[in-house]
Parts: sequence; structure tokens; C-alpha cells
Amino acid sequence: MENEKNSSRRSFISKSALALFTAAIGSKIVFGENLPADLEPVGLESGGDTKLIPGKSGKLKILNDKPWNAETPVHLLDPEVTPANLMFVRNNGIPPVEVDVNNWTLEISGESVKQTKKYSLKELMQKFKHYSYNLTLECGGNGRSEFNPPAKGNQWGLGGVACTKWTGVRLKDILNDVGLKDDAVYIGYYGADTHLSGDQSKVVISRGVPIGKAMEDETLIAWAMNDQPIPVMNGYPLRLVIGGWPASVSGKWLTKIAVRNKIHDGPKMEGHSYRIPKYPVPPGTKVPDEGMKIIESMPVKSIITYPKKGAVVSKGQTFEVRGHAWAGDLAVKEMHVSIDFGVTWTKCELMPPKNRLAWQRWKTNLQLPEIGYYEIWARATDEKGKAQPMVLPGWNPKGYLNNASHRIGIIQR
Ligand SMILES: Nc1nc2c(c(=O)[nH]1)N[C@H]1C(S)=C(S)[C@@H](COP(=O)(O)O)O[C@H]1N2
Ligand SMILES: [Mo]
Repeated sequence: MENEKNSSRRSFISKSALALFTAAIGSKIVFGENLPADLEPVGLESGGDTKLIPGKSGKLKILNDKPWNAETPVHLLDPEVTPANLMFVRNNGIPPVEVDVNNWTLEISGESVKQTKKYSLKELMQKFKHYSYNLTLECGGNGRSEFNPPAKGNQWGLGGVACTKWTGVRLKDILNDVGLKDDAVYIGYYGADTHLSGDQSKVVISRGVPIGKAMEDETLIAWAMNDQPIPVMNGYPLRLVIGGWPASVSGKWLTKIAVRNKIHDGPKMEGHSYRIPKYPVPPGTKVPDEGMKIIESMPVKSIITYPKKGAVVSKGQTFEVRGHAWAGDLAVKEMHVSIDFGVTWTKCELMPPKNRLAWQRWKTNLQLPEIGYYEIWARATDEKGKAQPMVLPGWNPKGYLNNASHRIGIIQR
């Protein structure tokens, strides 16, 4: 009755007008017949391709939706600890859809364990001491979009990096509980994600690290990120977390760790995956598999998180410039910025990391001499004296390890 009354009072959009709007939007307008005659649909100003990633902020820049790959706009990486919904997503396959936390197990097996063992999540939590570390995870392909000739794959800008707080148990405590044979040299992870082809028997990705890196204090089997369950896209309910190395070694949706008596040979360990040439090659070179080596510690790098690119500074204003710097397994020793295209450099204040393998905050105050356009260039130097290059450091076939200086343009008015 109520509905009937309403419809008798209102006049609705004509069928031909609705057809026009439907064509313009490119999609059926559900409930379109309810649109009042004098109201136009507001439409999709963004172009209609802003899909939402479960559990993630709509501010992430989507690079791929099959599988999900999304990066963080650099200025949103400003907090010391990256907010969970802003951490980048790099999936190679399809995340597990139904996660049964109560029956989730982690198997430790492989030819170099004394016996195979399985732990439930509860056992892991009860049996071993808990640790928390802030760990920098950066995709090996972060910065790939600057490669020329271009490298295939997701065209990452600078936002395939995050530093979040991880809580869990040390992998070394688990491995010691299981017992390793003397010939153990490598570990490899397995996760519960499934292959894009739909073939359930195919492993999506299974990478690993030498036993020495696996046994470091900061190498965690984690169930929490930023004091909350790990976001679905970042590996819920359990994840291997290894700071300082390409994030591809940090297995998500973790179900198994294999302890190996040789370099792990899972999918994406071999060929050109996460490998770079052993020697410098001219751009565009086809490098044979034997000429490639596995990427280990990531190179020194930094980002400017404030101000945002395109910021407007009023004449004479002093403003803070800040960001983060990291250097794989090493610490960052010095941080500099330039406002004159690299002719002179200003040394910045650089904080120590929260813990080993966490990024370091840097900041300084700047004042610009006159009205006009400037670029701020940022350059970090690691504890061994290696600094970031201004341009792409060395071309490689898959577009890894671009640690060129971050530059932002700003205006003084
Ligand atoms: N099981 C599984 N683990 C994985 C991946 C994956 O596709 N499946 N991607 C790897 C890659 S290449 C990267 S860069 C990081 C990305 O972590 P994030 O999505 O939590 O940012 O996870 C790594 N671990
Ligand atoms: Mo990655």
C-alpha cells in the first residue's frame, strides 16, 4: 500500500532516457525504473575500473586484478608503521577463499629434517616464545616501470614496499625443535593459494632462503600484523616473514616449510625469476639461465613521503621534508637531499631503525630561494658506503632492484 501511494505521487524516468544512461554507463542500472524523472544518475567519474580489494584501502593503486597486485601511493607510506589496509599486495595466484584457522597446520619436512613434524596454530602459539619486529618488505620488482626497454610484469612505481609490525615465533626455534640434519642448506615455503590456471595440483610460488638467513632472529612465522590478524591479502592466517630480502621469500598463507639439502627448486626459484645477471649487461640483452644469480639482500633505497609530489610551498616558508630509508640486511648510514638537481646535497637527520631490518625515518627542514619549480632528490647511503644512483642502476631482463633516487616536483609560489 505504502509503495503504491509513493509511486502515484512520483513520476519516473522514461524508458528511452534510461536506455541512454545505461549505454553511457556501460552497465545495467539495477532499480533504474525507480529513478525519478528529474534525477540523472551521477555516474562513475573515475571511468568505472576502480575495483575494491578485500580488506584494502581504495587508495591503493591497482596494477592488476587477476591476480591482485596493488601499490601504495608513496605519500601514504608516511607513518613509521604502514597501516594494514595500505600495505601493498603482490599475489601470484588466487588466495585461499575459506580459511579454517582451527584446523590450520604448518608442516616442517624436506630431506634435511630429522623427522617431519606438524604444528597446529595453537601449538605454535603455546610452544614457542613470541617476538615482534618491524620488518621492511619490498617486492623485488618495485620500481620496474622505469625499465627501458620495459620489463614484462606488473609495472610497479615506488609503492611496492611497506614496513609493518609482525608478531609470531622465530623460525629457528621451530627448526631446532624439529631437528635438522647436517646437510641442511636451504628452506623453501609452500602456501595455500591456488594457481591462476585453476589446476589445484600446481604450486603458485615456492621460494626460500639459505639456512643462515632462515635462522636469523628476525625471521618469523607470524600470525599478526600491526597487532591484528594478518590481512587476508597479506597471508592470513600464517606467514613467513623475512625482512631485507625480496618480499617474494616471505611466503603467504603458509602451510609448509621444506628444509633442503640443496638450493630450493620450487616454482619461481629458477630460470629468470627473482634473478639478475651475474655480470652487467647492455639493456635488452637476452641472458642465458646460467648467467643469472638469485637476488639476496635488497639494495639501499629511500622514499620521500612528505611533502607529496606537486605540493605548493609559500614563498619563504620553511617546511619539513621526510621519508624512510632501508638497505636490505644492512643499516642506512647517511641520508641526503638536493634541491638543485644534485649539485649540492643537504645532510638529513637519520633515526636508528626500531629494530634490525626495519626502515629508518629521515627528515630535514628546507627553504627554497625563490619562486618557481624545484625537484627534491633523496639519496641514502648504506653502512658500507654504497649510495643510491640517480638513474636506473643496471638493466636486467625482469626489471628487478631499481633503487634509483626518488624525485618529487614541488612549486614555490
Ligand atoms: N603464497 C604466496 N606467497 C607469496 C606470494 C604469492 O603469490 N603467494 N607473493 C610473493 C611476492 S612476489 C611478494 S612481493 C610478497 C608480497 O607480499 P604482500 O602481498 O603481503 O605485500 O609476497 C610473497 N609471498
Ligand atoms: Mo614480489
